[in-house]
Amino acid sequence: MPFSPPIWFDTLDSTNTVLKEMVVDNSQLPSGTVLATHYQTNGRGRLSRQWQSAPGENLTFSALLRTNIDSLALTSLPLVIGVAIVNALETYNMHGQLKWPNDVLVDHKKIAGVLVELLPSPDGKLANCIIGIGFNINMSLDSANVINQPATSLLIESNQTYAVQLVLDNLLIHLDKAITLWEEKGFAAIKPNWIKHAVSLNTQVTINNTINNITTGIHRGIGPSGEIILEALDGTITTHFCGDLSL
Ligand code: BT5
Repeated sequence: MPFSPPIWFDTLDSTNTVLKEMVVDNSQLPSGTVLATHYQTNGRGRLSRQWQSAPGENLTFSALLRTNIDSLALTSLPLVIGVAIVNALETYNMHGQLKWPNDVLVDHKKIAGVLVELLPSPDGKLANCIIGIGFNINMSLDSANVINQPATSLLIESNQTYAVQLVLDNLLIHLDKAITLWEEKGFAAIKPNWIKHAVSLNTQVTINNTINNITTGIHRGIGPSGEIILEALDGTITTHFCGDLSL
């Protein structure tokens, strides 16, 4: 799934919001369109949480994917993106960890987050996925410390600054590879790599789903659509397709 050269903006509200508006205005907008900005005034996480990124420090971008993958299998897309980010981190000699469903950590601190949003498809055939990624590149320790969970950046981990635009070009290569493999062979071809980097496998976790149902159990695996599998103390197995995981 090749990406077009990124379109860069100085400031945008949220790259996900703007790309969504572009798709609504132009149903022919090509798959692979990439919007990036040096500063988001209203960067969003899941459930309307805020994505914090100071002007010029980090990578914040969105890409359009039109795919014929069926709607249940689309649940695995954030995990596929996570694997691509981990593969990109390896090129900077960093070991990424994956926290279900959409976080990438280094040394147990969040370095990247993924926000996949789906738009109804006008022809009912291809799903329109907006893939939003926030990736901390030159975030300072001061900026990281004001985030309400442990956060890090390439700079903090390596004591070195990076050209944000080059990091995006590199990441797009890894996204292209992972998404192409997923589209051709399915999530089964990506899952072993996700499991290899899973931060919580075989440890106790708590999942809070979006309607405040809380389940605690041992993280036993990932299902065929990217759902997490938990085993409760009494041996009951439950699967969860969405929610927040606490370690
Ligand atoms: C995410 O949500 O992790 C998805 C973040 C996606 C951001 C990108 S930026 C480009 C595109 N355009 C957008 O508007 N969004 C996407 P979630 O799992 O809900 O995590 C949000 C939580 O991460 C916040 O509540 C904070 O605790 C934490 N957080 C916020 N900013 C952070 C940062 N820069 N680094 C690490 N953690 C952060």
